[in-house]
Amino acid sequence: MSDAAMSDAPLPMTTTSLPSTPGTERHEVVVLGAGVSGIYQIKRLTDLGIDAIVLEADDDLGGTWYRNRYPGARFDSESYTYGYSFSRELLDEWHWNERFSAQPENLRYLNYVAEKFDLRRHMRFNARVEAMTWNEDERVWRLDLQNGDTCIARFVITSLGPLSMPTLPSYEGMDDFEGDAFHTYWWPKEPVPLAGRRVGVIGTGATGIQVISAIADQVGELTVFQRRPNWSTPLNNAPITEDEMAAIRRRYDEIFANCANSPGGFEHVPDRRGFWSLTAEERRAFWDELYDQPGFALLAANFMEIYFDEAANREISDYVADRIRQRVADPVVAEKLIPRDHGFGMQRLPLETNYFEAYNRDNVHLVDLSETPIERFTATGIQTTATHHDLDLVVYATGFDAITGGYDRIEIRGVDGQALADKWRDGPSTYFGVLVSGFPNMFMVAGPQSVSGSTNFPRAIETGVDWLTGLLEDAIDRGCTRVEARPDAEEEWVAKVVDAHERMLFRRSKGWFTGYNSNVNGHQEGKIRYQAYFGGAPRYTTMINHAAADGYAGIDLA
Ligand code: NA7
Repeated sequence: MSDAAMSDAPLPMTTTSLPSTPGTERHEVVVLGAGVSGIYQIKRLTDLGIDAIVLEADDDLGGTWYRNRYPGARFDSESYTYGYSFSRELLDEWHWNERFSAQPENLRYLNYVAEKFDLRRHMRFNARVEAMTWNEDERVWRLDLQNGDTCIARFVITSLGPLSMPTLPSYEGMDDFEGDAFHTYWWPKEPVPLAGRRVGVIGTGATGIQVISAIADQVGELTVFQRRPNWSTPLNNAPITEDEMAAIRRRYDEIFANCANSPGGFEHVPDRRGFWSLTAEERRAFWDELYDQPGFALLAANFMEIYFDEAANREISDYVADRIRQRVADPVVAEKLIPRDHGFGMQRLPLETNYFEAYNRDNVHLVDLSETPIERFTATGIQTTATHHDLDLVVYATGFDAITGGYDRIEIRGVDGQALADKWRDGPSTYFGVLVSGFPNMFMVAGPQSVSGSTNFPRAIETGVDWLTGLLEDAIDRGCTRVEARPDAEEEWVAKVVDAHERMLFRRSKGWFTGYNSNVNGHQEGKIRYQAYFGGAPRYTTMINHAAADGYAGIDLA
C-alpha cells in the first residue's frame, strides 16, 4: 500500500507560481502522458497542492488501455494486482469482473479513477509534445507542442509508457494492399467486421497470440504469418464472483505486500526448494500443477534455476514443448510452434486461452516465415516465396519500439543542447531509471532501466511515482530549482543493470526486453540495449529507498 493511501486529504504545499501568457502555459510540473502512470502521478502532485498539469498526445486518457482495442486485449496480471493500491475507498468500490480483465473494463476502470479523484481537469488532450529544451539560465524546461503552443515547466515528469511506439515492418508493396490494414495498437474504435473475411495476422508475440486466439472462430479464414514462435502457457482466466471479490478486498493489504516482496511484482513467488533437489518426475508433477494455475504461475512460481542454469532451462522448455505437442493435432504444425532459438521464459512470456487449439481449426493456417518468407504485399494480399495469400484484412501485431521509443520521438535537449537520442543511441543510461545526468529536472516514471519493464507494471509504477514525488517534495521544500543525477552515480547504476541482465540466460534472446526490434534502425540483432533492470522489485525498492534515506545519494540538488 502506498503512503498516499493513508490519507486521501490534500496536503497544502506552496510552489513557485509561474504566470501564464496566451499560447504559453507555465507550471511547476508538467506530466507527459495520461496512462496508468500519469494518472497516479497527477493524483500525487495535486494532493500535495503542487501546480501541475498532464499533457496527453491522444484525445483521451488511458494510454495502453485506450489504444489497444484489439479483440483479446486483456491483462496478463491478475486484475486485483494490477489496479492501484493508493486508495482504500477505490479498492472497496471497484469490482473486477474477471481474474484477467479485458481492455474495455480496464479503460472503464481508469476513467472511474480519473472521475472519482477529479483528475481530468488537470489534463490537456491532443497535446503532443514535439520538443523539450532545457533552459539553464532560468532552470526550466520549454515544451513545444505540435499545435504551436508552448509550455514552461520547472520539472517535467515523463510517463510516456514503455510500449507506446508501435512499429510496422517494411515489406515491399505494403501501400499497394487494397484491403484494411492496421497495427493492433491502432485497432479502430468502430467495430471491425470479421465474419467471413480472410484475415492475416503478422506477429506472434503477446499481442498476436491474444488476437489470434480471440478471432480464430470469428473470421472466415485466418492466416498467421509467424517469423519466430514464442513459448506461451495458459492464462487460466475465470470470472470473479461477488463473494470472491469480497474475499479479495479483505486480503488487499496482504496481496500488495506479497507483490512487493516478489521479484516480478506478482503474488507468484519462486519455489526455493532447489531445482536439482527434486527428481525429474517430481519436477514434472510440480509443473503439471503450475500449468493449470492462473497467470504467470509456470514462469514466476517456478525454480529460479530456469533463468540461470542451461540444463534446468532446457528441461522446462522440453516440458512446455510436450504440452504444445499434446494440444496441436497436426504434428508438423506443432513442431513449427515450438521455439528453437530461445528457452522458456527467455523472452516476455505471452499467456494464452486456446491459442494452440486455434491451429486445430480448418480455417486457421500457419505460415512459417523462416521457411517461406514474405516477398511483397500485393493489392489483394501477401506473396511469400511459396504462394500468394488472398486477404481482406491485415493485422500487424508486430510490436513496439519498446521502452525508449516514446523518448526518441520527442526532441529532448538537455544541458548544452545535448540530445537525449544521441546520449541513448547505443542504449539508455539512467540513474535508477528515474533521472538522467545532463537532463536536470526530468523525472521518468517506468523509465528505461527501472524495474517496471521486467515486472507487473502498476506495482513498479506506484513505487516509482511515490519515490520521485518524495524527491520532488524534498527539492521544493529545500527551495531547490535544479535536480540532476551525478554522472558517477549513473555509471554505477548502469553497471548494476548490465550485471543483473548478464546473469540471466535471456541475455542471448531476441525480444523487446533486450531492445531487439528488426523494424527500428539500430535495434537489430547483435547489440543488446540494457533497457530494464532485472534484479527484481524488492531489491530495486530497497536500493532506491536507501538512496532516499541517504539524502538522495547520487543526486545533486541545487
Ligand atoms: P512483440 O512481443 O515484440 O512481438 C512482435 C511480433 O511481431 C514477433 O512475433 C515478431 O517476430 C513479429 N514481427 C516483428 N516484425 C516483423 C516483421 N517485419 N515480419 C514478421 N514478423 C515480425 O510485441 P507484442 O505487441 O506482441 O508484445 C509487446 C508487449 O505488449 C508484450 O510483451 C506485453 O507486455 C504487451 P520476431 O519474434 O521478432 O521474429
